[in-house]
Amino acid sequence: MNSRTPRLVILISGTGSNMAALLNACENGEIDGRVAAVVSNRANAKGLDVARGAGIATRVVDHRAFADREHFDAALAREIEAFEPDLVILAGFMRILTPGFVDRFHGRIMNIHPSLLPKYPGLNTHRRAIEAGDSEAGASVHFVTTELDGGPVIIQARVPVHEGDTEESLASRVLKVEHRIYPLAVQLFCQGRLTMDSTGVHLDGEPLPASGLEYSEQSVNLTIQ
Ligand code: NHR
Ligand code: GAR
Repeated sequence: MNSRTPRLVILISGTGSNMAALLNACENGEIDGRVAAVVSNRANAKGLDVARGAGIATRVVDHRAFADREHFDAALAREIEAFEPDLVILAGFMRILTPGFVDRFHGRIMNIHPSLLPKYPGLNTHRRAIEAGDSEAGASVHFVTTELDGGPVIIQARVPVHEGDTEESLASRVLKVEHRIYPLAVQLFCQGRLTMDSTGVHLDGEPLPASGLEYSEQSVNLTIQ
C-alpha cells in the first residue's frame, strides 16, 4: 500500500501524559501514524514542553483571547488544519467544542474521558464515582460529536475502586489504563479498521457494540496498582 502515513494533531490543556503515551506509541511502531503537531489552549501546559523536547511542532491558541467559543474554535481549527490532520485527538483538552468545529472534523475527532461512559459525562468524574460508592471506574475513548462526552464509545477499560480511594488515587489508577487504550484506539483508526460516518461506527466493517470494545488487563499482562 502506498497510502500516506496518517497525520495526527493532539489537543491538550495540561500535563499531556496521554499525549506522551501516544508519542511513544508512534515512535515504537505501535501506531502507524505520526504526530504532526500538539496544540494547547494554555501556554503553560506541561505537555507542550514534552512535545517540544520530542521535536514536535507546537501551537498555543489561548481561549481567553477570544470573544466567544465560535471565534476561539475558528482560530483553533485554522491552526489544526495547517497540519492537514487525518485525526484530531483530544488528550486532556478542557474546552467544550462548538458544533461548527465538530462538523468540520466529523468522524475524525477522538477523546479520552475518565469514566465508564455513559456514566459521568463532564467534569469531576472521579469525585462523582467515589461519592456514588461505585465499585468500579474506568476510562472510555469515544468519537467526538456535538453531544458532550456522548459520541460513540470505541473502547473502555475498567479499574476497581478501592476503599479509602481519593480522587487522586483513583485518577492515577484510571490514567494508567488510559495510556493503554488510547494508543489502541488511535492505531485502529490509523489502520483504517475503525470508521465513524453516517452509517455509524464500524470496526473491520462490523458495527461496534454500544459500549465499544472491552479492554482486558489479562490479555496484555497489565498490572493495576
Ligand atoms: N466537545 C464536544 N463538542 N464534544 C465532546 O464530547 C467533547 C468536547 C470537548 C472536550 C473532553 C471532555 C472530557 O473528556 C471534550 C469532549 C471539558 C469540559 C468542560 O466542561 C467537559 C468535558 C470535556 C472537556 N470544560 C469547561 C468549558 O467551559 C472548562 C473547564 C476548564 O477550563 O477547566 O469548556 O471530560
Ligand atoms: C486524563 O485523565 C483525561 O482522561 C482527562 O484529564 C486527564 C488528562 O491527563 N480528561 C478530561 O478530564 C477532559 N475533560 P493528561 O493531560 O496527563 O493526559
